[in-house]
Amino acid sequence: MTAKVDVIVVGAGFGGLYALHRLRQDGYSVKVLEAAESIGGTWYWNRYPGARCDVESMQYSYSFSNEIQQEWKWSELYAAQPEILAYINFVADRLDLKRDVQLNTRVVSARFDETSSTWEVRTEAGEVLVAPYCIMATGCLSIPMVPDFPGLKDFKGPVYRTSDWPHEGVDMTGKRVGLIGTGSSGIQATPILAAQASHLYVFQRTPNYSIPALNRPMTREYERSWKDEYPERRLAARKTRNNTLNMAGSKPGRDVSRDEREAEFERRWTQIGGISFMYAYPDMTSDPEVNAHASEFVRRKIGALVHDPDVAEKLMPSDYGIGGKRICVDTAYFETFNRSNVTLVDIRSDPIERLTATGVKTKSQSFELDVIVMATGFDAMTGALKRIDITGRAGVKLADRWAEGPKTYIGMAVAGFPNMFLITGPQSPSVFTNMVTSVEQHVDWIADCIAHLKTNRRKAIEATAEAEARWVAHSNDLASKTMMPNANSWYVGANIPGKPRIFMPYLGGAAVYQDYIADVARKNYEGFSLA
Ligand code: NA7
Repeated sequence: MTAKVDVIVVGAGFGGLYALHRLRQDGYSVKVLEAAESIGGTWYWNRYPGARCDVESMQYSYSFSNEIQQEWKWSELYAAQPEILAYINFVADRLDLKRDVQLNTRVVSARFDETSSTWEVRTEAGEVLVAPYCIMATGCLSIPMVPDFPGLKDFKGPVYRTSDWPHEGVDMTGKRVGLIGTGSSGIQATPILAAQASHLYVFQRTPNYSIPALNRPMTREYERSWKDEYPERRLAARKTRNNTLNMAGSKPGRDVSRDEREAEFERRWTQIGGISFMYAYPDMTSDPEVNAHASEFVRRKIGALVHDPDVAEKLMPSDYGIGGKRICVDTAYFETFNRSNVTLVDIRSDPIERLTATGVKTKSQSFELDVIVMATGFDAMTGALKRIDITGRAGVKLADRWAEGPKTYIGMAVAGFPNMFLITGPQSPSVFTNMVTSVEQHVDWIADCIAHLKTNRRKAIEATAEAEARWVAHSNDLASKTMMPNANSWYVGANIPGKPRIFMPYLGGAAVYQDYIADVARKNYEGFSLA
């Protein structure tokens, strides 16, 4: 059976749900297809112990409805996963969104029909949906990456992924646990696992820079200060580089003395906490001296927090500067290595050779384990899109167009794929920003675009190849002026063997980007052809 709607949305996370709401408000019929058994996207899947957002709750939430932002009460400065998921469900119920979300529905293909100018979307169960517009709200970090360790299947105990944690939870009490991966997920899970396990072995390939969150319960005063000024603060946040009020310093770090910088880093580390550390100076990731100073500052902090100098040394990143890989935010991560039941295993110098029936064998040691936890990351930014068989005009496949790396126009459109929109796609600021605000901006832009097409009796909009090439070159150019492409991060796809190395997020800043895309719309969708 073929169902017809105005807009098909793939994914029911923050992006897909707001797309449903906004487009429904605009009078369209919308169907959201979601692979999971419930809504929430990233926050549905990533329910590992310690999972928490590292953007403040008062900001990491929808801004489109003042009523909703006034109603919801956050319990902590940084919300944990269950609270964020509860919030998403609250919003969905409040706006009656769930009736247009089809759960347990994995999209396997999407094909553009040039004659009817419609997208035909197929699900794993063989259902077909047709709509003039297709919005891919598939998430930037939604396809887990589990390395193909030799012997992976031999291990007799359970192997859990942080990105797909059992919903009933896992009791690690008395267990010997091996945690592989020390990115944001591994760093958040470590202290909680250590408190439960009889012994925790943390297998680290690359040490990370991590800043204390200084998380605390939400105070009435703090909440009030936000709620009293929500509209103004949200507006101010949208004028920043990352759609977040982070107390960003405006004076370049290279223009101040080393002592002054040191004091500012110290203030951010001990009094503010979290990602704000990266916003001490606008040139934190572009000026080598400022970057080196900040990196060394964090290394010194690690040295002071970790009692065993050898362990401390191993936890200190040394071959890339701070910000090169996504900054991590933690609660007592480094201190956890002072516990007698925690061992850091440096798999850079002693690589994992294989998993065995009873644990992990590195080149020179064997570890007996009851449980293995994979916190090994994601096929970021492009993974979810490339797993759907997407065919545009003239039978061109997205996977082929992107064989050398993703190419988009303003992060939302791909030449050759008319009427398909990406939410927080590659070459948009996405993961460098408050994602909730960024998805709102994308959805609003897309909804306005669809309204424009309707008003002007156009059936199709497509990015031109020239505009796309210009945008990709511009995005690459911005990245090349920073030190960020140098590190082997998921920003450049370095964590996926064989993935083309291209710096995927747009680094021009959220405010500049927002002005740019508004201008594109104002100029009658410059860079697009309308048919
Ligand atoms: P990340 O940040 O990609 O971290 C994955 C971790 O897994 C990282 O420490 C990797 O080491 C490690 N890893 C990956 N493959 C291997 C292999 N083959 N062997 C050993 N170790 C490996 O994912 P997260 O889930 O922690 O965080 C993702 C984002 O979510 C985060 O940036 C925030 O935006 C929220 P590596 O560094 O590659 O040497």
